Amino acid sequence: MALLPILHYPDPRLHTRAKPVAIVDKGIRKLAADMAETMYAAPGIGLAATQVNVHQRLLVLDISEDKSQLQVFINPEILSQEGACEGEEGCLSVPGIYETVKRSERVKVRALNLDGQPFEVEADGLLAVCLQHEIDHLDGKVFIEYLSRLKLSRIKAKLTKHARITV
Ligand code: K1U
Ligand code: ZN
Repeated sequence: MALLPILHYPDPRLHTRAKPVAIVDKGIRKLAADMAETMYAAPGIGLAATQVNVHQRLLVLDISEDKSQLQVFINPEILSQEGACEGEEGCLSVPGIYETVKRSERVKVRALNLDGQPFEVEADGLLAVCLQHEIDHLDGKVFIEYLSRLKLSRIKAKLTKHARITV
C-alpha cells in the first residue's frame, strides 16, 4: 500500500469533475486501499479520489470510533435526499479550516462495491454529511464554496498566507 499526496485548495485540479469507473478491477482495488491508508494516516473520516488527483468516481470513508468500518463507494449516485441540517465540516484539502455548512439530513445513495456489485445505503447524521461532502469532491466542489464570498475570500487569504510561510 502507499500514502498518496493530497491536493490542497486552491489547487485547480480540485475542480475537476471525476469520470465514472468503467471496470472495477485490480487497479481500482489498489487505489481504494491506498486511499484508505491515506485517509487513516491524515487522519480523516473520508477521502475522494479527486483529492489525490485521480479523476475517477471513487470515495472511501470510515466514521467509526475505532476506524474498523471502512466503506468504499464506486460511482456513487444520490437517489434521494430529504430534510436539512447544519454542521461543522473540515476537509483534508483545506487544512485548519472548519466551517458550518447546510446539507440534506438524509440521503439514499447507490454505488458499486469492490466486487463491482451494486448496493444502496440510506444514511443520516455524520454518514449522510460525509457522503455529500465526498460526492461534492467528485463533482469538483469543495465545501468552503458553500460559504459567503466574504468568508471564502478570508479563507483564501489565510491559506495563501499559510502557504507562503510554509514554503
Ligand atoms: O473529504 C475530506 O476532506 C475528509 C473530511 C471529511 C468530512 C469531515 C467532516 C464533515 C464532512 C466531511 C475529513 O475527514 S476532515 C477531518 C475530520 O473530520 C476528522 C479527523 C480526525 C478525526 C475525526 C474527524
Ligand atoms: Zn473534503
